[in-house]
Amino acid sequence: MRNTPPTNVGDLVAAFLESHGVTVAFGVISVHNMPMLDALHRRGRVRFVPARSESGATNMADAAARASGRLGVVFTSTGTGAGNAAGAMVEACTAGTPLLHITSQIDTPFLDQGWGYLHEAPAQLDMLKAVSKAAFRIGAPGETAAVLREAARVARTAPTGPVSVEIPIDVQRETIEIPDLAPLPVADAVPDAAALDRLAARLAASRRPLLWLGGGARGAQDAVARLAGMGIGVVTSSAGRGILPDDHPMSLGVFGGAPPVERLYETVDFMLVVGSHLRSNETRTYNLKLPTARGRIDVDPATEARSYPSEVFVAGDARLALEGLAWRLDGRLQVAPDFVADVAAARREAEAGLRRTAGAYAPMLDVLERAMPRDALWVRDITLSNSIWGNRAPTIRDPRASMLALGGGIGQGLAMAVGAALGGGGRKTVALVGDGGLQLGLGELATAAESRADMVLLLMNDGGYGVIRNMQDNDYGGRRCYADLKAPDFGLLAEALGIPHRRIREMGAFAPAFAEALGATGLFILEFDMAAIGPFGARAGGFPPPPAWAGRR
Ligand SMILES: Cc1ncc(C[n+]2csc(CCOP(=O)(O)OP(=O)(O)O)c2C)c(N)n1
Repeated sequence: MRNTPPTNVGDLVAAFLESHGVTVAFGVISVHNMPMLDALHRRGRVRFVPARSESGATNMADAAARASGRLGVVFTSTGTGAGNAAGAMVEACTAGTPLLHITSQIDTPFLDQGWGYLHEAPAQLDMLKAVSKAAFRIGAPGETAAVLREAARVARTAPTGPVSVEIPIDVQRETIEIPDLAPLPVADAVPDAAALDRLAARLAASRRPLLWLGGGARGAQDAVARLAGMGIGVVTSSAGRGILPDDHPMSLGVFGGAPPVERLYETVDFMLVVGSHLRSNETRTYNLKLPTARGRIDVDPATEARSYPSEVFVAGDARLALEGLAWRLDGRLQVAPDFVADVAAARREAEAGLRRTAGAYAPMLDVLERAMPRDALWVRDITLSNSIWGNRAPTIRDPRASMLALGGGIGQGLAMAVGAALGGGGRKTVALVGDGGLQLGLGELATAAESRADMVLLLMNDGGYGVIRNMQDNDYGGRRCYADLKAPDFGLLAEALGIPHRRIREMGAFAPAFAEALGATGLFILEFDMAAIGPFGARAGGFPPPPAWAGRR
């Protein structure tokens, strides 16, 4: 098919995104990506959001993908621009986000020769490979369509992840006809039927069965609901939060590490771990005493040899495996009559513990529970408020609604909230951030305001790095250093950017302020003066050393 007027590779990239259902992309414009962004602008079908940093743009694309289930897209420049994306790419790898990082390269005649060409980075492709599931270089215009389609296929194939593509600037400008750009089929890893039979038999023999679900099981909501309906209890990791609605009677939420749930594990006769790393920070560095009889499902066969061992392992897609189990167990499972009540009791006790630990902030949980729209997106940065309560409250009913940096890197919450708000189909976004983390990407406040991201930012201001002070108190004899930070007056900063802002000095002021913030459209900042409001009810737990059995295989 001939295209008139002639199109260039930049147009092809834009058409490729359209054909893959992408509606929003993020990035920072540069001489090295202008043919692509010019094409996006001319065609007008994909919204491009100019972020203030490549790291912010990448976090935004990551969050837009997590909120929407579509491919996330970020554009960066060659060299420093691509390098600025690296930290956020590590997070996208950790979270397994299907994300396309489209970056550039210097003109092909000068590639890899060290002339000192503008933006040249000697080992850019190696750097991209280190922070991506895969990284490709397009060497000539005719390769563009095939490489982009393959990159998207790799990103969307489980275990999903971010993929980087370098397109040299001279290639981007070349005239080309637009070929077939339809998405390539994504193959499911089909679990072995006999292995599923064995796992089903093991579960059928169990009277007190429990599922531990990680982010890999996010697509398995329906099968999980069926299994929970048969009386199987469900714990999720942070990444798996909401796969079973938190308010389901068999849900133990993200309370998998809470003492009442650890006590329940002693009575569980089989735990099936699905699509989860059993991450160190969620298992007290593998010291959490999980039920001793365990099975595991994971798309990555190498998982069998990692962390907690299991007696039955099934390699394959979590959704297919859980559907297969639900079908096999239908009418076969005989759960102990008191198990439902024991799950509910453990959950109640864990929630009571959460409220005690939240201390002066417990009323905040009630307001969020009552007032947050049922379909709101709940995004958190790495902050004490998240580790103490935000990771477990308020009620989440959908795995796309909960988001945080799973690798534990601070400063990504604001940008993730912007991406969630812009990619999440118009759902209100509520974000929980600390004053320390926020300062890593203050420029993205301008992006949030400019893009009209519909979000409420709950800024927990304790005048520095609370998490670090907490560790200094726990492990360094209370010697505090480098954790008290000067910060801007956030009220003045918000005013300078035309962002509405309210300061909350006592908890009673939160409900009316939150109602006002939710009623507004766009970014609204509610800043909590934590010195005035008061302390948490307990310190956050630290990171104990691993047990002898872990990490030495
Ligand atoms: C990218 C990155 N740098 C440094 C750290 C170490 N770190 C963990 S929590 C934290 C403090 C966060 O401060 P703030 O956002 O104010 O939240 P608070 O701890 O006060 O609740 C720091 C520096 C990290 N996790 N990630």
